Amino acid sequence: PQTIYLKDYTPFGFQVDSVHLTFHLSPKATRVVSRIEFTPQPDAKDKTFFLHGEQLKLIAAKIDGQPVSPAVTPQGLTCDAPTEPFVWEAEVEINPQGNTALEGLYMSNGMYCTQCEAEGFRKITFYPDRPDVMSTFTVRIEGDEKVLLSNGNPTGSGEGWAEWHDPWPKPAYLFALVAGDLINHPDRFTTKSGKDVELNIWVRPGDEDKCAFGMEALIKSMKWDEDVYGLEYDLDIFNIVAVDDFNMGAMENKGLNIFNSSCVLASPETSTDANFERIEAIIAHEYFHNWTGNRITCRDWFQLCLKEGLTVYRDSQFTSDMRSASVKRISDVIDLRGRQFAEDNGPLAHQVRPESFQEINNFYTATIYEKGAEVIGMLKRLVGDDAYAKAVALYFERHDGQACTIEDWLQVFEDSTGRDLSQFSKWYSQAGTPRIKVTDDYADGTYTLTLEQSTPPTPGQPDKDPRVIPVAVGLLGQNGDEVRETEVLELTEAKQSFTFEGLSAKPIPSVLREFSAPVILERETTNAERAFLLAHDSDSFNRWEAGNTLAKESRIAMVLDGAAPDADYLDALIKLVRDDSLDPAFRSLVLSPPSQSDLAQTLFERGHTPDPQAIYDAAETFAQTLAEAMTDSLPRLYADTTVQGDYSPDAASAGKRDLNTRILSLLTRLDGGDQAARQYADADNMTVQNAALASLLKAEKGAEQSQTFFDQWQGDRLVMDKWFGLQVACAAPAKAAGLAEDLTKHALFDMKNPNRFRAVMGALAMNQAGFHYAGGAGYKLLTDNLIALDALNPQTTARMCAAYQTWKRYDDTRQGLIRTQLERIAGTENLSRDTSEMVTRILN
Ligand code: DPP
Ligand code: ZN
Repeated sequence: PQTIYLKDYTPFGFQVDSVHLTFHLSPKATRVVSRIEFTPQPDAKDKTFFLHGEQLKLIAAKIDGQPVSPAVTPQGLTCDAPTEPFVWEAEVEINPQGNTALEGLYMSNGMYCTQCEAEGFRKITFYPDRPDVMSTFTVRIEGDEKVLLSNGNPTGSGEGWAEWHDPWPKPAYLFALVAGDLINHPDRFTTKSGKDVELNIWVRPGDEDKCAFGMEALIKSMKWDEDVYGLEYDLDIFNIVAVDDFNMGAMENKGLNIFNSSCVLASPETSTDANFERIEAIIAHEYFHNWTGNRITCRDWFQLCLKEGLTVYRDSQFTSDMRSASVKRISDVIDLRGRQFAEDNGPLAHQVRPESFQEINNFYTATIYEKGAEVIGMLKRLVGDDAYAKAVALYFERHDGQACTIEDWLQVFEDSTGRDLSQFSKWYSQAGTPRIKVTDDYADGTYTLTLEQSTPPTPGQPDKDPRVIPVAVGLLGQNGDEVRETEVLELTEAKQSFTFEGLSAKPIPSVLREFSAPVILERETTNAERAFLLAHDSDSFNRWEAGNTLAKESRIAMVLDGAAPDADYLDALIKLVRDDSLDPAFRSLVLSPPSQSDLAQTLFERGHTPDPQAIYDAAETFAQTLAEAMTDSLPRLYADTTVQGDYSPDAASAGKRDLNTRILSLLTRLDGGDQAARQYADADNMTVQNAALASLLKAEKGAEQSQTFFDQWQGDRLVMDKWFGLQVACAAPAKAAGLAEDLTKHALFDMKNPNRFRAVMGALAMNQAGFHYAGGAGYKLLTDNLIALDALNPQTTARMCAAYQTWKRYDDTRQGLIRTQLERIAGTENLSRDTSEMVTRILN
């Protein structure tokens, strides 16, 4: 496969003045007629008239009304073009029914839908399918379906046809079309300047009672973007469509967002608290793209983080405002460490702005999205809130309607603050997670904190320069009072010291408050000091972090030395969990164990070979010891945290239920599942039903409930995904692979549905001890399924290959077993470009 480089960027030699498309829909033979006005650019370096096009049957092509015969390859066509403005017309035939890759125009449960980001539009018609080519689109759809939708505003419709016009120039990746027998959940929104906007969530009949929450989230998002960023919606209508078969979470197509149904449909009976929160965040994310992504888009796909990092940052601000900022921050860091740190410290490590790729679909990663958002957060911390607001306002003023780069983004900050951001820009160009070694010293009233930064090598980048790192620090006195409020230290050198004067005694530092930078702190400290911070730190992130570190160290000692669970930590933990004055969501987070993958990575970095079974056993022993130590208080805690009354997905209730779920899982270790069985029987919402079933399955007591769950929900695809996933997630290590294999043979397992595939295979990969269980049955099963899926859906296959990205952590036997599987994938005939790139990178 060919590698594409950022340095080779060349603008397209033609401007597109307008696009007219007509679709004659038919499942196996849809005709797409295009009429596109081009103006040659006289100064263009490359004057070749090349249009992308893949898997298209060209019926006819004309330039200025005269038939032409372009040279067609599997990638597209070239044709002699006039030097004056001209009209290109083409008719092509495509097969939506046969499109299992779910890129371009495809069918899902009888409805037509599209996914064009990143390069799907070239599977719809011949076009310069690159984000820097922007144009207005007019679309006519002809078909028998009741609902025919495209981007922009509706301009006319009748029996069997509809027309749409999008006045905002956009790249082809934001094109969308939907046709189906759909039902809408309508509402309206009046923008701050008084524009009345029609809102709809379109779903398949039967799902109309699952739209209200998504609609509320949309309205909240529209209002929030006006209030916080001053950004207003810009069309007469905003449509969201729920689709069952979708490779990603959702897509921000202009005026016509298309959502994986799992990311929009919500009801108390079928969705958990976590689903509700995620749906609210994704609706906001896609809506916010209307400005950060659509009005200002990316010049090329190397700049993907320009829209994604910023939009993730914006949606996290939104969630913080709607819910609890400190809970959101802690959850985001757990997620960052779980997914992004694993990526950044393994063979798939890449820059926030990559400089080369083979398949762009492989770069919709935690690094581009989540680390990209962290970079924005650091920038805001460095320049301050007011300067951030000013710079962002300048960004919209200067670049509205353009396709931009990271340089454009940084320039508005340089121009509005006068700051030199050249060193900061290394966050975009250097991969890898920086380590900061912290040492301190106290003498004569002066406290000195010394920070030393370094970043390990990553593929293609052996040496790294020091970056600018904002390190938020506060100091506590021996009695637990704060003696210095949070201050942001700017670490710019490889090694740098910061002093605090006028202190009467040696303080206890609270370093990297709010997780002010995506780095790994290395600091030799005592458990006593961690326990002190857990009890006293005024920064809730660092308070949680102190507990998290204690939890990790205790488990590591159990794994390495066969130690018993740390008694002091257990005491501190129990005190905290019982402390009713603390937010239940926070108590739940403190109680949540460090992930087994995180422990494996930490052990690996300290020079040990992690044994997934030993890590699992330590987690079990720890939980059992904790449950036994809390024998007397668990029933009371369970009762106190049980939420009474009608279900509401609000943050306070959800936090309480989350704590209740953790208490239940401890209780189940003592009562053999009695309470969980009662909770299951009484459940009137999915959060508590799911939690009870999980506890029972974990205790190997849930066979009966699993069957009733199936009987109750077999008609609901999204709940069935939970049923498939939960069984594998809760399976004991020795049984996980076998169970997953049985489930792939279940009548309702459908490899072509990405949600279902991920429910089973994703859960297996996440069940660390099960996936890595001795013998390698998990590896073989995953690989068999990846190879089978690649022929149907390369994008989802390639993404799931990341399950192997941590393979170098493990012992020779496991590495050998995994290598065999990776080589088996690599050796598959007609392997997709997506999967081939991933496997090659993981193997190297
Ligand atoms: N651009 C989409 C999103 O991140 C992914 N295709 O929302
Ligand atoms: Zn996005």
